[in-house]
Amino acid sequence: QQTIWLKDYTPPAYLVESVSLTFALAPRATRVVSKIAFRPNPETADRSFFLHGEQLNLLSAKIDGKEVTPDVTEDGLTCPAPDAPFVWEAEVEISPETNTALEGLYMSNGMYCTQCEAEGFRKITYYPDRPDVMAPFTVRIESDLPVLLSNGNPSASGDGWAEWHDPWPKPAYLFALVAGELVNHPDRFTTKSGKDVELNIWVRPGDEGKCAYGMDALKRSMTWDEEVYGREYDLDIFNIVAVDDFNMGAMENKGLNIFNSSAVLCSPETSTDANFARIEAIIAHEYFHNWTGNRITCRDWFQLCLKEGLTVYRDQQFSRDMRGEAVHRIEEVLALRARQFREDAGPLAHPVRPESFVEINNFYTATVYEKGAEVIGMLKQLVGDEGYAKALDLYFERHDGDASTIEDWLKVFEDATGRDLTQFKRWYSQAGTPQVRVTDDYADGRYTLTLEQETQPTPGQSNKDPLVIPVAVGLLNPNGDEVQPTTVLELTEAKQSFTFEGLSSRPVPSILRGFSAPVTIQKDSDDAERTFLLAHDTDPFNKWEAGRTLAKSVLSRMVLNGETAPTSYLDALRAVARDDTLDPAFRSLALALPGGEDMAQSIFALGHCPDPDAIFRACRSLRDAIAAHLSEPLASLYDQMAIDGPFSPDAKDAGRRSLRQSALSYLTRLDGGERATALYAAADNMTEQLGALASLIANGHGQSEVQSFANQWGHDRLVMDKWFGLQISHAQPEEAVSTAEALTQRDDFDWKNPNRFRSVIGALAMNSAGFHQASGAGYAFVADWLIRMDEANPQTAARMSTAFDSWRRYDADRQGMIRDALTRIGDRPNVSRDMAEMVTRMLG
Ligand code: BAL
Ligand code: ZN
Repeated sequence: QQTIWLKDYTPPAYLVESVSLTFALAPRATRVVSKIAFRPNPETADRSFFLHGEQLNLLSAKIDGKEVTPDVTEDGLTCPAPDAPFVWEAEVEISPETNTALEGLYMSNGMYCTQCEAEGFRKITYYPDRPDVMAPFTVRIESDLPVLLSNGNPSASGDGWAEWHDPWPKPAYLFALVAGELVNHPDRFTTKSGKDVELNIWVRPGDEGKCAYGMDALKRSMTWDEEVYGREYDLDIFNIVAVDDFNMGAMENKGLNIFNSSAVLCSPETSTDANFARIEAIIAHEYFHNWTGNRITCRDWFQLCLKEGLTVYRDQQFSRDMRGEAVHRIEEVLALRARQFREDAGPLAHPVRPESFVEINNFYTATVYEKGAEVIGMLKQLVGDEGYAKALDLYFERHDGDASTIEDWLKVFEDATGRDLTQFKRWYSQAGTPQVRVTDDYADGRYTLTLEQETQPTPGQSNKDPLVIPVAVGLLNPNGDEVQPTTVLELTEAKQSFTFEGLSSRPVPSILRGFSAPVTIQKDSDDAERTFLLAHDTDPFNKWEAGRTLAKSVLSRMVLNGETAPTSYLDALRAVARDDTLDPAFRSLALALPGGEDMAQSIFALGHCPDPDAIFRACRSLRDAIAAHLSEPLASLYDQMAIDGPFSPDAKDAGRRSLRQSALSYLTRLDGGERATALYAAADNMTEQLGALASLIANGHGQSEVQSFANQWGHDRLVMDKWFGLQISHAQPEEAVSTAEALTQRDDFDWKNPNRFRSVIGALAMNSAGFHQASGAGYAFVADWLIRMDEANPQTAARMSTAFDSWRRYDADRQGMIRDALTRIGDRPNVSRDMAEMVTRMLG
């Protein structure tokens, strides 16, 4: 395993002036002819000419028209080259049909498509495949297939061929090509300066009816980026293509975004509200990359957070504007804690800007993406909205066309606002989730909050320095009135006190409002204080957070001490359920309980070894107590939240459906499945059909519905992914592995399709009590499938291996079995570089 280090960065020896590519497509023998104009990089004296290339059959190579014989290895080639501008020409042959890794040029259901980020272009032709080499591309595609697409604008076409020209210099990772029997959902958009843009979503015939929402989301994203960031689209055409076999959610190739079909295709009958929200966010994310990622790209892959953290932050802002600030923020934090806090607390912890990697594909992580976005949110709070807007304007002005770094990014904030960000920069280099311990004191009208920060050691980083942490705080009077509106305290020392004067009585603090920093808060609050905040906090995030902390505190005592749910908690939850002034989506989130993984994290943080079975039983018992105590308000909510009239995916109706589903999930424990069975039969949309089915399965009912669902939807791959996943994620712990095993025996368990693989293997890994069964059957099953997938598609397999990253939380028996599973995965002679790195880090 060769480790690549940030500190070893050197500029490229040669830059590229222009690229011309010709593809003669054939499933097993595609010919790629490249003509690339190189010039020496004046910024370096290095003149070694190296081109990346993997799994290519080199047929010929020329420099300035003369045949050359390069020195070819499995990573690329070297060749003597002039110390002056020259033209490189090469012809290679590749085999898209046998490319199961879904990286480079591959085939999916008869369609050719590409995925080049991060380092897939080197599987298409020889090239300096690094993001700091940018060039305009001209692409000619020769094929009998009717639709031939590449980046940029169409420049010419004829019978069996098409040419595209992308005038914007781009790195190779943004290259894309698609060829297939596709149909389009067309539309147009006029930019604020009056430029007319053709828009298309390209899909397989039969999927035309599932494009309208994605197109609407695209147009809203284009308008939003003009209004909020002043960014306009810059080509004549913007194409999106849906593909069934895809490793990620989607890819922002210049002018030709390629999407996993699950991240773009939707309709009320086949997609849930959660699908609609995800699609809206991903369409926005990929579109926003046109400026943050494409026009300004990354100098090297260590700077991945430069484009990903910022683009996630931008898509979160967009979704908050579309769907409501508070509810979306809560959902962001739930996802952050589930994935990023877990990563930060285990053997895979790494800084937002990592300092080394073996395989960059292993660093498309929650830390780079979601923590990267949190860091930008903190920066915005510290410099203010105006400072942020000035800094972003300067960023686009100064770095348009550049391959930039985090240093460049922070410098625009320093220059635009005058603020010194030296200490703030530690957020990019220091891994781990800081803990902030809060103590307080009140005397003679003065209230003092003392904040202490500490970050536990992470792999390779034993010492941690204090970070700049914006802690948004408000104070409430004991009668519930707010006496101190939200103010942002800047914690910069290891320990620091902040004083509030003129208070007539000891206030109740509301700490970390809006989740102002990605930290954990430790405070000796009791359930009475949490219940008070749940009832009175004016900050909606912290109101929800109070309920969440309360639920975790109750559940922890149930797990660890065998206690039962206290009536005070159930009363507080009933008050929330009955409070019609609260948004339904918020109430739904407030009624949702922490899951098994969340509780395992919490119990481990309390210093105990989590027992997944005990957690499962406590959660079930709390659900029963809530169902019994809240049966009346839940039954009324179920009736009240029903929607008359046609389906709309908007946030308002989605919130009502979500609250109704929440009520149903409790009521099914009481009514033997009566309501869920009726809803399943009557549902005219997937949100309700699937929600009803989930409630039935989770409570041991619904066998006939499981069958009828498969009969109804067997033809629809994306719907069937939900069907596979649901049966496993809602299975009882002792049945989860056997359910997953049985599903893998089906003919339609097409395991090489990443979505299908994730719907079964991923669903089991996320059923905490099922995966962690004491027998070890869950570990063995997941390990077997990871081994199989690693041989076909290392990226997808390595990403799912994170199922094992929390192994050190568990008891010695489970630890032993997971260590054996990881060793078995990692010790194979043909283990991929991706998987070998993950296993080494997890066991390390
Ligand atoms: N750049 C990889 C996919 C995404 O983050 O948009
Ligand atoms: Zn992205």
